[in-house]
This record gives sequence, C-alpha cells and structure tokens, in this order.
Amino acid sequence: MSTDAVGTDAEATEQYTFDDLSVVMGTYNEEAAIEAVLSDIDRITDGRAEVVCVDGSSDRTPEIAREHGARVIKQEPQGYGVAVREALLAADRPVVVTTDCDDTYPMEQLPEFLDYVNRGYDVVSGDRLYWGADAMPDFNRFGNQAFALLASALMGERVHDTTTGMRAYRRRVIEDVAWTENTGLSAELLIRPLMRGYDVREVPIEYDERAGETKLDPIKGGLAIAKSIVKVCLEERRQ
Ligand SMILES: Nc1nc2c(ncn2[C@@H]2O[C@H](COP(=O)(O)OP(=O)(O)OP(=O)(O)O)[C@@H](O)[C@H]2O)c(=O)[nH]1
Ligand SMILES: [Mg+2]
Repeated sequence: MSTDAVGTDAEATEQYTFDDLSVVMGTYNEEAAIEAVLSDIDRITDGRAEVVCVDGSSDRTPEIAREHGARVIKQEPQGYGVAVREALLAADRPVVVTTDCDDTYPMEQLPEFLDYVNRGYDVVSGDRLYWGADAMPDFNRFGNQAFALLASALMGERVHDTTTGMRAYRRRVIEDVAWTENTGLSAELLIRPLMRGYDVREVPIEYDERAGETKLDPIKGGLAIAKSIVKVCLEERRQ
C-alpha cells in the first residue's frame, strides 16, 4: 500500500472541493440516527456535498432525508451491498464517499478524505481499528481483525480494516469494476481496486457507538464476508 503522495496523471492532480463530492449511503430504518448524520455532513461541507440515500425504510427515515435536501432512491430492502452499490452508481460527482447512516463514522474527517484524493489516491479507506475501536462490540472487533488478516494473506499486502463503511473513491474506480458482493461489498470495494493497482490509502478514523438497531446478523454476516473475501481475492488473482 502506498504511503506518500501519488499520481502523476492529469486526473490525479485535479484539485477537488466539496462541490465535487457525493456522500452516499444505504438507509434502512435509521430514524434514530439520520438527522445527526445528515446535519454533520451539511455542517462539515457547508451544504455543498450531494447526498444520496438508497432507502428501504418503513419508518420516517426517507422524509427526514428529503427535509435535509438528500436525494432519496427507494429500493426494497435486499441487504447492505445491493443498497450501497446502487447509491455509488447513482452519485453524480467525481469523488464519492460512502458512510453508514448510524452515526458511527466521523463526518468531521471528510475534509481529510478529500485531501488524500487530491494528493492522488484513488481510494481512501477509513481504518476503525487503528485507534482500538473501543465502541465496537468485541465479537465484531475480533471478526474485523480476522477479515483483515485473511485478506492481507490472500492479497500479499497488509490491510487493517476491510469492512469499514467509510471510504472515498474516485468515480473512475467505481465505474471500472463490476461489483458482485452484497454483505461483502465493503471488503470487495477495497480488495478489487488494490489488486488492480489503484492507489489505495488507509487512514485512521474514530468510530462511535451505533445509534439505533444494527441491520447485520454478526454470525451470518461474518460468514458471508469471509466467503466474499476469499472469492474476490481468488478472482482477482486469476485476472
Ligand atoms: N437500503 C438499505 N440499507 C441497508 C440495508 N441493510 C443495511 N442497510 C444500511 O447500511 C448501513 C450499514 O448497516 P449496519 O446495520 O450499520 O451494519 P454494520 O455497520 O455492519 O453493523 P453495526 O456495526 O451494527 O453498525 C446502514 O446505514 C443501514 O441502514 C438494506 O437492506 N437496504
Ligand atoms: Mg454500521
């Protein structure tokens, strides 16, 4: 993984602002959290970022999103990856950031993510484990460490957080890859770009306790993620 400023082509030297930024998320009954998440994005980006929510809720989540000026795309709930893939592809702007709508991820670090893109990185990945992730349940923390070790071994390159929900991507990366995973989409979104030689950078992020109910079954979800990591790594090695 690269550690210094990168990129020599014209696209890499283009300097993006919040006007070039889309923040996208899947939202599924996140009434308890969405107000805080969207207010943070508004405040940090001066209301300049586009916000896209792919929503499967039966509560007031989509109304709150619209009140905040977000673009809401309704979709039957089919899992994390189905929603986030649609949100990524619906985004209009050259830099796209994903987040969860549960108030766990630090929108305060959006300027830092944009800064790394402006330094040439194609993917900027929030590493929740760097500072210890005390707010994460022990089972999840252990699982996430294991996923990172598994992916690192299969890729031959050390990564630290494969399942983070907060990343920035250059549009080109999103458009160049055919995304296949659902629960494992977050891992896929790190592994395929890395194995195809894109410039990927992990940055430490703070991680908060979740507001509202989790949508993930840790055991079923964990197994699905492990399977995705193995499948995606093997597919990319064969390319
Ligand atoms: N539209 C849509 N969004 C979903 C679906 N499943 C999950 N999400 C959203 O995707 C994001 C991630 O889900 P979470 O429940 O936070 O999953 P997680 O981060 O693995 O689990 P926690 O550690 O408990 O936060 C949240 O914003 C959810 O609302 C779905 O089927 N449809
Ligand atoms: Mg979450």
